[in-house]
Amino acid sequence: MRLKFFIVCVFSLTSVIGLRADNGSLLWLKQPISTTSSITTKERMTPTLAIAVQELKDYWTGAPIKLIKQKNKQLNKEGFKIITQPQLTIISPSDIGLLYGAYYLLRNQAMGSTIQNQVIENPFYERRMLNHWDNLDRTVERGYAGASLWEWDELPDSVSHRYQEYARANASVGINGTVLNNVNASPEILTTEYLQKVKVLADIFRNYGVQVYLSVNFASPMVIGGLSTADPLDKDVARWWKDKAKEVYKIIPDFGGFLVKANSEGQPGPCDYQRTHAQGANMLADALKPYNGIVMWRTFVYNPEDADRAKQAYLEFQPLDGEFRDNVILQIKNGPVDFQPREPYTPLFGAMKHTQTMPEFQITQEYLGHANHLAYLAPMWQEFYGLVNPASQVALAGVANIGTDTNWTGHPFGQANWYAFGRLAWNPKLNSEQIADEWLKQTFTTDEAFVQPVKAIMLDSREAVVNYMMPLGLHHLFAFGHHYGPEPWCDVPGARPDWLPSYYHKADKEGLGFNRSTTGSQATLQYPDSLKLLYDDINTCPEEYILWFHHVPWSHTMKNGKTLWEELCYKYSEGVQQVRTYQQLWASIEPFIDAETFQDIQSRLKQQALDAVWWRDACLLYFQQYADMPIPSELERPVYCLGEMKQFKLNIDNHENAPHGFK
Ligand code: GCV
Repeated sequence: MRLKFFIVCVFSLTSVIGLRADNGSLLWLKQPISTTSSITTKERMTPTLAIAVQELKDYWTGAPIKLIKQKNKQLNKEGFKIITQPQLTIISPSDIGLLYGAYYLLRNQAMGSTIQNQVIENPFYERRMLNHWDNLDRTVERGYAGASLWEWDELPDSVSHRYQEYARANASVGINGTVLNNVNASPEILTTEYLQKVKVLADIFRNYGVQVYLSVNFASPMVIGGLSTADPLDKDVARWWKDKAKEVYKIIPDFGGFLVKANSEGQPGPCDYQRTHAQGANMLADALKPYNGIVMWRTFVYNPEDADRAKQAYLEFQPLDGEFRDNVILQIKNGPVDFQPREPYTPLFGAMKHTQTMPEFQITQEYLGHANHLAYLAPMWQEFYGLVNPASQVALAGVANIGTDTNWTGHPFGQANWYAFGRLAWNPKLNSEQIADEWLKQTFTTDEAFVQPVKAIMLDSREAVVNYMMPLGLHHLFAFGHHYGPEPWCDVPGARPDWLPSYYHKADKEGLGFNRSTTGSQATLQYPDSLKLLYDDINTCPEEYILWFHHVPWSHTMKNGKTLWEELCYKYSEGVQQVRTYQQLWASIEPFIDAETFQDIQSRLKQQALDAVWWRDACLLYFQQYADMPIPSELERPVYCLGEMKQFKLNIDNHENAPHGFK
């Protein structure tokens, strides 16, 4: 309804002709240069303060500004205060706080807002970091925006201008850390040769308050250290890590720490030596401790022998609560399976009373249409915060969606997810609408006739993806390997069962969905009492999770009176309809945006619409074999047939053209 209203409004506007082409490289930082501003500070000039002053000199058009470095009871280390009387002044105990204050003012200016009285801002999380899944050969695992930004072969001698631009963009939204390399880590990253390259990046990023971290391979002492074991209780192994930490800090004195994926998807780890995750993490933590370094230890573990993958992180880590050093943080994916369009939260959050934890979100859209689909992810992250209290968390990680593409993220709206991640890491209480509003106004125009309808698309978009891909708690229906298109029928001989869709959807003649209730895998027991009861009963389980927690009979009556089968048909159809509406709406905002960007997004929406139909038809026709009921007559008929779709094999190297096989 809301979306349709906007279509009418926008059509009534007069068009603006000939907007300049915008290649997206400036992200949300596109203010016109100003030469009029008076920016003063009496503080000792540091590189970070110099950047703050220069940013304001270049772009601020308002009243003169003073910057003062001063402790203040209301401010933490990176916080800032802005007062307007007697003079506009940014106050912070640190240089980086002053820079954040400068970006705050510039954001406000770009949005056309003014500051009433004063502003006090403190970042919620101490560590707000991107995780790059970038390999040393510059491929990016689950990356859809070109190659890795890090030009390892050219470093340390040649330095890309994009390193500084990257750091600036991060600082402008408060991101203060980056893990440069893939969690499926090459041991080579810890060689002296690579550390010298990392140093160059760290030197650039430091001025923008961005600390560098590395993913490490647990078997590094064997692969690059020549030891015969990586057993964390072996003295030589512990010594090797201590020496390596010493070397790292000699080269990069403010190095942040290690991120570790251990005993997961074939990666080495302490369990290879019958040691626990705590023993492995603590050994690394001890090596980093003298330098204030931390270990972020991932809890993403699962193995095919167990009956329910969703339970495994909890089963493995909860009994270890209290055993981790105080410089270890458990990094936990938001959902218990793997970054699906919708998952309930991982029950480890809240269950680790004596261990530091941090959520891991995925900004790159591995399971949400790669760089082809418009999916604004802030509502998904906000949904997580609706159930999980961030109070006990110390950090937040987001798997980056950035690459060498001129516009950084492939889909121009992918930038909004990078932006939103930073803003939520700064303040998880910010709402999705406000963040979308900020991003749109800074990136495109403050004209409400553009902002309002496009914001409505953004806010609706994640739910649309859920609807056309995996509504009602369905998950992991993806084709083997690429995680783009649907293959609920997928069966690869010899493949791990937990990598196949039938493990998750469990479709049969009786019904659909994974019974994780007390009569099934009992995953519901891992949640706190109130949620346990809610999720466990098919009649109280929120319907957006019903097929996650229950094997639901096809004729089960849903809250709106429809049967499960009918509701499934309606949800898939709604998803397709939502994207069609975005296409229509997008056509109507043409006057407000340059032609190249307009057409780029238009063609991606077309692709998204084709994909949505692909998903709907594949899933409904496949499940219909079990449900044995007709698609309600008032709904659009499938345009493909199941056999046709089973034949189609997506060429992942050219996946932009994925569903063209169905055109
Ligand atoms: C980096 C999923 C992805 C993998 C990723 C893994 C992880 O399984 O498909 O590409 O590996 O998660 O988070 O470690």
